[in-house]
Amino acid sequence: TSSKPKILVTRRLPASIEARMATLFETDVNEADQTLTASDILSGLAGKDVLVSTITDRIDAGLIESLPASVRLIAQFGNGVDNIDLEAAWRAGLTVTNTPSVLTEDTADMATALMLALPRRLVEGTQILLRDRAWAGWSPTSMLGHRLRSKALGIVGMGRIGTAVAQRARAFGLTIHYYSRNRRPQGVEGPLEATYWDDLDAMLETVDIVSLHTPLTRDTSDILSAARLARMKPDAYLVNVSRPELLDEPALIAFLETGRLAGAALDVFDNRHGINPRLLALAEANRVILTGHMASATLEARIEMGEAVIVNIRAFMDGHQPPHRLLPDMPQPRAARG
Ligand code: 8YV
Repeated sequence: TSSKPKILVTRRLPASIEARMATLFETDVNEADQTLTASDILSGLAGKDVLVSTITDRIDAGLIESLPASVRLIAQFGNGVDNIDLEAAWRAGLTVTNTPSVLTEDTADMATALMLALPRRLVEGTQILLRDRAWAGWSPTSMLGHRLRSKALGIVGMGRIGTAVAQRARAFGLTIHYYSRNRRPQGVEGPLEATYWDDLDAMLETVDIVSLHTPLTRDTSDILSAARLARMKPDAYLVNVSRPELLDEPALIAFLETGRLAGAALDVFDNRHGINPRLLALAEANRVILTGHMASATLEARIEMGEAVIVNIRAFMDGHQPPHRLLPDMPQPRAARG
């Protein structure tokens, strides 16, 4: 029997990370790489010290209360922790860590790419050529999109990722508006020339592009409700690389279908019963760009996320404060997503 920490990893991770984990820990990886059921997680955790979880693991109060006593740490591979019932974790005396910062820039890049792709009809431009297997040739009026420069961007949630998006957007000549729990200090707002709104409804009425960068918590769940979406300008675009539950997806679909919104780019969407066929139809009609939770999907980010998980586990097992320990005073995630 080794004294190495015993860990269960619920999904496959980059090979270099799995290899490093295997040298440092007694590592049990879910080779099948399919989302484990609660009972699979529980049986896999027998005799383990650490659960390495991802966003696809639903770690609700029931699971937490049934954990073997040996499990003291949940080390999330990822930034958002809305799959974990943190209150139940605190009650059970567990430590929970995540991997912030390392995916900030890549996620902001993807949001910005989508922001450009929507008004400039980037995806449509390729699709037309593939469909026709030919190009009708250039004309002064073909494939006209809309200019990004001078438009107003409204960022919902000005944390690390929102700020990184604002920095990029400045370079494209967008004016920056943001709604956040707290106003950012002048040092952040100043260089970005960002305008703070304490009234989200009012900001939504003003901006041309809305981009969501808030964690999913009890307060932000459905933050873009049908009533809020209705306040957006009819020629406005929406970008969501955060979480599907932040918005009323059926309402968004209806607004796009009836021309009450210009378009949307969704890296996250309700997939509980598959992708909504009406959303797919909108994507086919090039009113919507759909990507499958790719915003942080770079090899570099995944490796750095894995390294952060390793650092958190080692610190914890050595009796130190893990660098990315979550604290009970953070906003409660909207736990136990279904
Ligand atoms: C990750 C994410 O792919 O970190 C997050 O919050 O949404 C994604 O970028 C996922 O969390 C991995 O668990």
